[in-house]
Amino acid sequence: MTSDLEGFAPSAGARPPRARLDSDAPALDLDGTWRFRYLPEVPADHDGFADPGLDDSGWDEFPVPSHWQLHGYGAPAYTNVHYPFPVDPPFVPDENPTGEYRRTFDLPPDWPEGGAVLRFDGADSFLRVWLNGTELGFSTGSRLVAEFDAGHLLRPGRNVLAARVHQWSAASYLEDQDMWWLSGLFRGVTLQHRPAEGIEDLTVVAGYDHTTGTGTLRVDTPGSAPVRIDLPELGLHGAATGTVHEVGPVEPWSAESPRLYAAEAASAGERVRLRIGFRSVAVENGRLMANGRPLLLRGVNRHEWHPDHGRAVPPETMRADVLAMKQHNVDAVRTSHYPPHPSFLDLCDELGLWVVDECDLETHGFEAVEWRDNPSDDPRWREAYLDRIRRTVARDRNHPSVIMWSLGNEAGRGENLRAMADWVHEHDPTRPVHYEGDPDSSYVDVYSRMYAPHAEVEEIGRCGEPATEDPSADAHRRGLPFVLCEYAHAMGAGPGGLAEYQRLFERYPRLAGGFVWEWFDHGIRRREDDGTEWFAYGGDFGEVLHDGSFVADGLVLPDRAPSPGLTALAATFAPVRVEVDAGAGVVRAENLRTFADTSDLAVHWEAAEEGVVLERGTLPVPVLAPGERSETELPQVRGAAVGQVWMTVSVRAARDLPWAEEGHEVAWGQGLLTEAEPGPEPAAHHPVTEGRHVRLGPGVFDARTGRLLEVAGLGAEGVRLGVWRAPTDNDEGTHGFPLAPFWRAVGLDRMVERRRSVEAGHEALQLRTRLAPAARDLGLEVSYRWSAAGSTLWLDLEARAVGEWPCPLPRVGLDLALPGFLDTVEWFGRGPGEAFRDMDQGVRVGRFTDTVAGLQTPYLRPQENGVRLGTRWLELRGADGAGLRIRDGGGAGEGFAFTARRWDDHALDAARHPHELAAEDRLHLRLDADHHGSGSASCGPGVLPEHQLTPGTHRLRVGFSRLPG
Ligand code: IPT
Repeated sequence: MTSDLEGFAPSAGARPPRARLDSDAPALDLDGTWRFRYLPEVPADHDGFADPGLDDSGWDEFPVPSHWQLHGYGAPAYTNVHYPFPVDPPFVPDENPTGEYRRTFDLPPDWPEGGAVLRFDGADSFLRVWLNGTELGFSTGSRLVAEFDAGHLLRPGRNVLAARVHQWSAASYLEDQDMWWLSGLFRGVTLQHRPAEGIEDLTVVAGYDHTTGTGTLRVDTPGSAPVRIDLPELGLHGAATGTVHEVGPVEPWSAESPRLYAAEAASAGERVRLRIGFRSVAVENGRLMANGRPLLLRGVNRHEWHPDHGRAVPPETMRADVLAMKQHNVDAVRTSHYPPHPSFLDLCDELGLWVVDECDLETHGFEAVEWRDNPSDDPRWREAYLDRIRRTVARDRNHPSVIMWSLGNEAGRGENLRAMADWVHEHDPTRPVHYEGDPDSSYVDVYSRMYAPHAEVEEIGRCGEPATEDPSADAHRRGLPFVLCEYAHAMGAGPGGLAEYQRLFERYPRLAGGFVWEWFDHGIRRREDDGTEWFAYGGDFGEVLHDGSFVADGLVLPDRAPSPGLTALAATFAPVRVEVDAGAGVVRAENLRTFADTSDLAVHWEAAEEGVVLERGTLPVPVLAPGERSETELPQVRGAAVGQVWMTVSVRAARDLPWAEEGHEVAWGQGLLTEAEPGPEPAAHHPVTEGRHVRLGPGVFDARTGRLLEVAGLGAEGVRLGVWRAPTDNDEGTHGFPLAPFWRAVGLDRMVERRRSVEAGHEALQLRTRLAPAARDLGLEVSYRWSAAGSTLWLDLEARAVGEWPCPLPRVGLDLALPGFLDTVEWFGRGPGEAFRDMDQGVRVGRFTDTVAGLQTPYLRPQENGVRLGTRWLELRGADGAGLRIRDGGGAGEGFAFTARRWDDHALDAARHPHELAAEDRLHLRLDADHHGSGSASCGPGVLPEHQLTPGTHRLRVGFSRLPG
């Protein structure tokens, strides 16, 4: 049976798409509580569901906007690429959950006569609408507006609106985005009066000529009565629409300075408020330009997400997201993979983000069937494709923040995509067209790839990418600027390699930057009976087919806590580069912005000894024009008495900005000023054997095994070399290079140790072992040399890899377990947050304090986390203040890395969710000499060679001493 539901037509009865206008026409907000009935299958059409007289008082009450799966009906399901139904286009399963919605509303007594429009901002995936028992039509395109004429059916007083939404439809084949399948009326519903002689549609083209600094304005109001435009600030009054107005000197709009001008369009029947941003976007000489300057997009991909509401994102959360992006130096967003809620673009206009507005289109699931019957190349789907891009452009074209249209994501190749691009080129020639999925995409204006490794990006930067099939398309592409529409997959711990990408973007003019994948972890909040909260991912709702935690690949956790990766990103995207050159006695600063100077920023300095501030002040760095550099003398600071003195230079908001408070830090740099000479070596102790034990300074050892049993009065267990870490998503490398399977095959998660010798000599206790996995002849020869001086027990650890190693090591360090009462952690090293060696640009040297619980990053799928780098010393204390001090004695570069947890790496590896991790009454501590970087092989390239941990000889020297209470 074919039906509208399984047909190719995208809609029937819907009005032509138009801009969303801020009009003074009366409107009724129809969001709120509706009546709702959930049906597991599509019901018969004649069941009277839409009859105004139907008694729906027994139906459930239900919020609009929302997804029904998040309100107890059906269940969320997550797949990335695969369709969760057979690939049998345009047909969908009989089991097709359907939501029937009804609400009554009263027309206010003063509601004017005339036309009216019912607007649905988003209905997933198939919507049919009735007003007062009469069908208005149907629409598809879940994240696109559908409007229906309703005026002729409105009655004074009570009206009954009914909507039926089906989860699956032919349109579902076009909406295979990597996200939860969630249905229903998930964006707003509005009734808007349409006055006679109103403004039916309105398009603004506000240009900027950077050579003269002047603006042009053209406003078109197709199909409307005469309309006048007022832009008082520029002295434009009552001008005609349809002509280009020279408006004289203007301040251009940019993401850095999002200048908007208030204007009004008025016809005899309607007034519309406009916010106009003058700017130009162009591709010139193979570069992406805005307002005459080359752009480097510091972007992220943004799906809409909220852990309780799914894609029905509350407006205050949207604002918080934009603020968080701005505060982390993000200046661009790709609206993956559909047009966002319209308010999001208002925020981008207001606060300043460059936007690649992506059409609601993805047919990725056809890849699994080798792209057979892909709608992108099937003429029967052509109208649906065109309908989607028309609705995208029509709704969003008046936003200055939107600088590019994207046809969609991962929809393969085909003529329908070309038809979409042609349509855009004809109807909005002011913006370039983007689409990544067709390597020979002769119809787009920028060259785009996802997850290209650094080396390939560099090749592209040099225009040296390999040729594609069609020579003319190949030539066309070589003339285009390059955008990484997705890179640095932020799944779980990571991503590494951001700084290296940024250096390439800065070096090669063809590279216009890109968009990190992605902003959010799409976890769904759940609660255990005892109130424990956790966040679900694919498979947690019993889905038969799912892609697990691949949905949790964001820079912010579902509760919107910034991840360590976001801290690294903020440092990578910093708008000012600061270098503290202690040797030369100067601070170098460079303004990396494209348009704005640094007059909104102030530069502060702070000298700290062992993390304790000695002196601070402001640094007289001059206001820098875009691209300008400066050198400022470092202030004189007294030398170090006890340890290291570091100079931190911090660039901060000089006043309250629209997106940050005064004092918010946008960039920083650090340098080591001085280091105190070490004091005289205290007297050494000698190992003393007493029965079964050997005593050495504050250490007690098993005389037979040479194992440390007690240090500084604290019991120590499992003290030995460790190489395992709970593999990160990037180690697992699902869509990149999978390293963890090698690690498991080699047996790094099940190493055993064989004692080779124990020698209690005059100066040291020396234990030599071999650490190796069952069934393998490779391993590590380990030497533990324990000595003591004064109150400190010293360990010199050396591990030498022997045999044929097929893979890098996860890490090399010392594992030990200490009594559980130790809970406060203070360290002088890098922090405050977690980092890996290839994403350490966001952590600075300082003195930090945390609890053991506070050190953990609760990635949705438990994995290695919480690593603190560059530790010079670490103090672990109990409630009474007593505990253990561990200090670095050299050997591990700029200090050791540590983790401290209530569970070990094996428990962390085995858990599926953080709340499953049972806290032991022990503190599992790791002191690492080195580790393998993070990379972003969960979807993309692995760890760059310079950040891999190649098996070799690794050393660590650490000293343990007692901390009195
Ligand atoms: C690719 C998709 O475009 C994006 O939606 C998302 O799935 C991302 O990568 C991974 O999270 S698909 C990938 C298998 C190349």
